[in-house]
Amino acid sequence: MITTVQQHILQQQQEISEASGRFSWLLSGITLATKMVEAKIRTAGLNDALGAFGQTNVQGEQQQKLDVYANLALLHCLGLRDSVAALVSEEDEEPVTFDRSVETGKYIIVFDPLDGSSNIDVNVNVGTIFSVLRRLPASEGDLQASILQPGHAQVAAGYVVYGPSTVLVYTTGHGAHAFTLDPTIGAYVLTNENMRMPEQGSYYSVNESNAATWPKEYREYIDQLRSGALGRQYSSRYIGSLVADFHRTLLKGGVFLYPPTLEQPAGKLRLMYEANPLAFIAEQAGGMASSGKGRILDIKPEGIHQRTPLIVGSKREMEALLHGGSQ
Ligand code: AHM
Ligand code: MG
Repeated sequence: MITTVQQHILQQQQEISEASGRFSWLLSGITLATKMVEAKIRTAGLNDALGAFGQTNVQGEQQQKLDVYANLALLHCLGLRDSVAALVSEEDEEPVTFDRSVETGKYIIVFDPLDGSSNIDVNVNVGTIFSVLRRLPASEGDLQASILQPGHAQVAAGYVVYGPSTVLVYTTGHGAHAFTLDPTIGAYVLTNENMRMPEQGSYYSVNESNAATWPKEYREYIDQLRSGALGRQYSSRYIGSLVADFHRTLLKGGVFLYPPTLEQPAGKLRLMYEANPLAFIAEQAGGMASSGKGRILDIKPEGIHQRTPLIVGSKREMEALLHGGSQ
């Protein structure tokens, strides 16, 4: 018989002693919103959902209509869950907060509603990324302190990739599990439990047009991969949607990089709703994630939209980058 994501979360919940059922109710808000987004994307060319919305977001980027729709879907579906204390979105400058007590509003959800915006209009994979944090006890400060927790404090994280099929991957710290949306029953069905990232892959994934302005160790690293120094002939794959590039790296192994550039010296990708959730999943699957200076999950955020360089992938490729050498 099938196992839906809801059943899976309930089973996991017993293991993580979140016995109230609140946590699975909370995650059902995410799955519902992603099904709304999925439905919109499937018919995007037919329902006037493509193109620019006409405003820029907090990152100074042009918002697409689908960015706005996905953000509203998540805000709506999650805002109704009484266990939510705050929602932090890539599309909103400030967190959306709810006046709920510490006992009731126990969770903070941080998300990128529609990742890979540049691919929306060309029918290429996009995604949704989310991270769940537990609100700190009242004695430990205000809501802001609860939001700015390092990635190792995440209680759950996941993403949905809207590709030829719609796949959801999540972790609560007990392995990473994948579910495929079965459109005939409208449910995410377990298709890959306890995923393991191969110890070594044969793809590297990076926007090479920036190579001239990367710190030189990244150029040397890519040369190393190309030259066969790691015992394999690498090939390159770059979609330009983080979720899709990460999903391939999770399944096939290899490495994804977004190093610092001249234009983005602190990196382009966002720590709290892009790097942290994917780093959590990568580690759960036996991979590694680094900013180039240390473990992604150990970075203490100073702002909700903070950026970071991100290098994530299989153990072999990550060790070659971090410890140098090709042995
Ligand atoms: P977005 O969240 O606004 O879509 O931006 C993030 C995207 C990532 O999905 C992707 O990895 C990266 O930006 C691609 O950037 P570039 O076009 O510079 O290669
Ligand atoms: Mg994004």
